[in-house]
Amino acid sequence: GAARDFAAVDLGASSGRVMLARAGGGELSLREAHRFANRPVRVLGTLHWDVLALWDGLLTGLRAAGREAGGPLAGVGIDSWAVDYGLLDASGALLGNPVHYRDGRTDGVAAQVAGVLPPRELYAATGLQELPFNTVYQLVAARGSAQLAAAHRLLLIPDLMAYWLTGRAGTELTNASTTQLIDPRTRSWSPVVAEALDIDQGLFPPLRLPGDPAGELTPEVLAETGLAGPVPVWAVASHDTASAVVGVPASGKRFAYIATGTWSLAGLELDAPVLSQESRRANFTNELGVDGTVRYLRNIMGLWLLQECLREWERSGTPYELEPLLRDAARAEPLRSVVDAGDPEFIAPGDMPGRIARACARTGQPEPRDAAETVRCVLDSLALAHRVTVREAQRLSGRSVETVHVVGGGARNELLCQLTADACGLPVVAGPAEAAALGNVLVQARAAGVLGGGLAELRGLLRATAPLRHHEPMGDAGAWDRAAARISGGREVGR
Ligand code: ADP
Ligand code: LRH
Repeated sequence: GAARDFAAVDLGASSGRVMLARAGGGELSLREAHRFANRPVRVLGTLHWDVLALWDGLLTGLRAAGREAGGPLAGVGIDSWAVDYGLLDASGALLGNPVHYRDGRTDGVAAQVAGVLPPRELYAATGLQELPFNTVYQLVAARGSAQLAAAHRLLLIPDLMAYWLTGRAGTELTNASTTQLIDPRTRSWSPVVAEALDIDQGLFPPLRLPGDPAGELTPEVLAETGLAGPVPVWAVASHDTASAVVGVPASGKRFAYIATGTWSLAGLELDAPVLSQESRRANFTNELGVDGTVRYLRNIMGLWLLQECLREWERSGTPYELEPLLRDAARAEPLRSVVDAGDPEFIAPGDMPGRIARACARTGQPEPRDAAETVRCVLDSLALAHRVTVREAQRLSGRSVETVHVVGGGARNELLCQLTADACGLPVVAGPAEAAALGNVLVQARAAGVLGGGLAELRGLLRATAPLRHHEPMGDAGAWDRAAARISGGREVGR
């Protein structure tokens, strides 16, 4: 159909943005209406998301998008980071500020749960990798709290925002698949985990799929944003990584993707989950994607390592600008030392340069001597984890790949993309950096009838419109294996 305007709200762990997109009639374009920082806040020992600041940024963004759009908005869609949630009381009011997945309340909970529900059974039922902050572990950690006792409803972050926009509650499937309460074969709630761990699954409103209508902006929101109604809200792939995978400009099936922002999510798009014991031991996850797909991937620490170094250097009075630092890192000695970028030891915030140096020392490698060497260590380590993960995903799934697509903010980092190509020994296609927002818009535009077809057609439109950069693999692939051996200690790197 003829081109229409859509607003894509993409809430990342480091920033939120509202993008104004025009889609249809062979066109797909995106511009930033508003971007705002997403800063976690610690109070009384607990790390929270500042969810009202995010809501305020969302409204400001919709107002800006409405002003810049050529006509009325044909839709709004929301995606965000996974696993976290807000609790509502019986009147629909938010009970407390949502807790950040990096908060320490889940320390030790996975081990405690393993005593009740063996990891084999948990994986057979849900296919989810063990991350300490999976929603199930958060709910076990919150058990017995006054807040959970008072809760009438649980809404994942994008569903909470959609509820505030529309007054209607639902649980979008791609993000629900990160809770560890969904069976990836039936693509619906699994009774196994909720029963074994005595979790009240009734807290979740009914499932909705990407492309389902999710209501309309309320009169209050229309007044607040100056938008002309009615404006439909569409369920999109509300897990940001699921939207980013829609936004991968691949053709055919023989590709791996790496969505690199705060996290690096590296893996494959499959038609069915891989639930083998080998897959469980390698800690691969089977998250759900649009149109019946499975996102078979592993979490790698990602640019969080770099963000936290920058934050620490700033805090200690020696701030650095990102771009010159990356130029210096490009000139630093390659693979001087590496750390395991899949190690959960890096999840919590705080003194990242120090923790990286100690990890190098522990594995008998030289400590980085300055900021540029620290950044080089981070990028080499990420590229190494990308290599190991892309290889493992192919081996465990039986799908082989010819190309690696790097999308997300890290696609802007040319050094990281080139190192990833070198490490994987495969060509890397870098971009789009705003893959999540683009995936969000593509699903909306299809739901609104402006675009048609399956993932292949949607991605064809991306390839025709998105500026992409190509990196050919260079250098000695053996160097990456030797670097991996320094940190593996008999264990797999990247998990
Ligand atoms: P999230 O969605 O998790 O908040 P993004 O996908 O926005 O993360 O990615 C943010 C990261 O992208 C930053 O931490 C930074 O490392 C990287 N990045 C953003 N812009 C640039 C740039 N111009 N050059 C290099 N890296 C960049
Ligand atoms: C990336 C992401 C990732 C999850 C993590 C909590 O933003 O959604 O896919 O594992 O945040």
